[in-house]
Amino acid sequence: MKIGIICYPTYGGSGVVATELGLGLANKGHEIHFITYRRPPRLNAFNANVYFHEVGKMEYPLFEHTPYETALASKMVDVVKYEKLDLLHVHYAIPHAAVAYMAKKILADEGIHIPVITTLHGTDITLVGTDRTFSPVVEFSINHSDGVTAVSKHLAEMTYKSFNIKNEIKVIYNFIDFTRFKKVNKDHFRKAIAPDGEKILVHTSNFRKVKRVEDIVRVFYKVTKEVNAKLLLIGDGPERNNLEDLCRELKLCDHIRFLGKQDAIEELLSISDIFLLPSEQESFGLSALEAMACEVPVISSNAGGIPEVNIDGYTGYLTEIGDIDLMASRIIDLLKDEEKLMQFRANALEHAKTFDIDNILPQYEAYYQETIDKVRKQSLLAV
Ligand code: GMT
Repeated sequence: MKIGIICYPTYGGSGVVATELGLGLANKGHEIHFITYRRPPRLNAFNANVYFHEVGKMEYPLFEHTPYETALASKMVDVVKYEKLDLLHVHYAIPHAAVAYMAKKILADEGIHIPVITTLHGTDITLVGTDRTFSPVVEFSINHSDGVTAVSKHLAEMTYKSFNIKNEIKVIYNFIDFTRFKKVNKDHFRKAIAPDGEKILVHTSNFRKVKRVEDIVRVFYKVTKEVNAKLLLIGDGPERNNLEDLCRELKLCDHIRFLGKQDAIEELLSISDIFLLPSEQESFGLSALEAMACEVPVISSNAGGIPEVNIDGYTGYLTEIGDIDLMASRIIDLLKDEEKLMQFRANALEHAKTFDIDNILPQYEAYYQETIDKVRKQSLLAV
């Protein structure tokens, strides 16, 4: 198949999933065309089946910024027409689903009936999408997509609850590529970070408020009262300055490393003992899955779709959002019980295997084919 993938090229989960999906499909022989305003970070090596179409900018005195939606729709039309795409798959509803609707209508005028699938990722529904700034457009564009998927059962339920949805939403879980995400021997990293055999706690995110990274620092403060430990904070974002202030206030600077954005996350996960994810909202928690694939148990909140990924008392522990005391005591218990920690590590890996890319990609391929067939039938009936 020839598939157009539209996503954000930023360090968000939706862009990561879209890129990994495209690369996975390209490795299976599909022709993949990424359409976005910058090369996505994980699209960093040559692949004969992968194409990248940058959405152009145009300076004009009347514009403060190029109207992105118009430029993106025009690029979609161009790529569908000239690359003869079979399907457009847009990731994150805002604004991609609405823009795809526009491109679809323009193409229909020329007799080209391009199927559009929208994948909902999380905050496009839960945080941003339900705001009245966007909600009528989000609802309309979900209802007018030819196919809609959500990355967890919880997100599908939330979408039905929050909007008047007439379309069926198919749950296709996020996935993990075990050829990349697996525990590797990086003992020299461990020695550099924890020279006295300290336990290593880790978190990765884009440090937005919704991630509650401050809870992690407060949990870590309590943990260090009982266990020698270090904390790695990977990523960057709007909360970084507040977090640094908190570390200084709690006199934890010697024990916490802010590592910024990192590419080889699997190497850092490989030396870690516990992954923390105390989010306020999380449709799935791809970062937790990446940790589990590297045999790291997860201590998380029970927000959103996290319980579909992290199984309480098996792959880690779940607590109510903001329950810092319980998170800290769960971590302390686990770090003091080596046998249990080893068992949880094994369980984390075993459960992560449910989300193996090899199981999930065929679900997307089947859904693509089903949607292409449906649109073809509809356009024949309309003639
Ligand atoms: O929250 C982020 O880190 C980015 C955000 C996005 O949509 O780009 O992530 C969402 O999509 C990821 C991939 O499907 C999910 O794993 C995250 O749970 C989800 N984030 C939230 O729901 C807050």
